[in-house]
Amino acid sequence: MRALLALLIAAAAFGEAFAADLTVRVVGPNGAPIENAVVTFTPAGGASGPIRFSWPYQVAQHNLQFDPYILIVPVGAEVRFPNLDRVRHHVYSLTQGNRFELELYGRDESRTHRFTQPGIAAIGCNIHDQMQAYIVIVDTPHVGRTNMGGSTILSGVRGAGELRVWHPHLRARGGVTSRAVTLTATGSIEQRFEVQLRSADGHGH
Ligand SMILES: [Cu+2]
Repeated sequence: MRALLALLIAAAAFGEAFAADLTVRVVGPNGAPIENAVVTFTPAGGASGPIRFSWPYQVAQHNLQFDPYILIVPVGAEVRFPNLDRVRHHVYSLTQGNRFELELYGRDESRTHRFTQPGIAAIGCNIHDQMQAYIVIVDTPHVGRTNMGGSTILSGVRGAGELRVWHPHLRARGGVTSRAVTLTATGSIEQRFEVQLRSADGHGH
């Protein structure tokens, strides 16, 4: 039994040694980098163990905007929606699977909502039509958001799985495109996605 355990630990360590830093580059048809795309790698058979991220699970309302524009949280996360404005906001999502409504609340008040379905929640305000944000609810710890150069790095990924790219304006069902990948190399590897957006603006705000 002890020998078996040692073998399992050795196998796990061996596997870890073959993990790679995966750079994903997302570009438009003209090769222009696309910012604010959310990239996930989901191992075949699903990710195991609890998922935690270092950033706050929070979407503030500030200067009549949501901050941040895109928030990534693990499935099951409770997200805070503090109102830092002098006016009242009425936050809602109509996205199937992640519908909710936080009725009018004022300055220095906060509400919370727990997201139980992986996917997207498009967030709006009933009072201020220009307020928009997206919450990306993930069931894998391997996630990143593309920078101004259109790239993000997922570290420590290995094995077979699905690589997905989501962007609020991506021209595809659900705004998602994906491919199956098998990561066998060590060190740095790169995957490139060429996508089309619905509008000319790939930057959000
Ligand atoms: Cu509002």
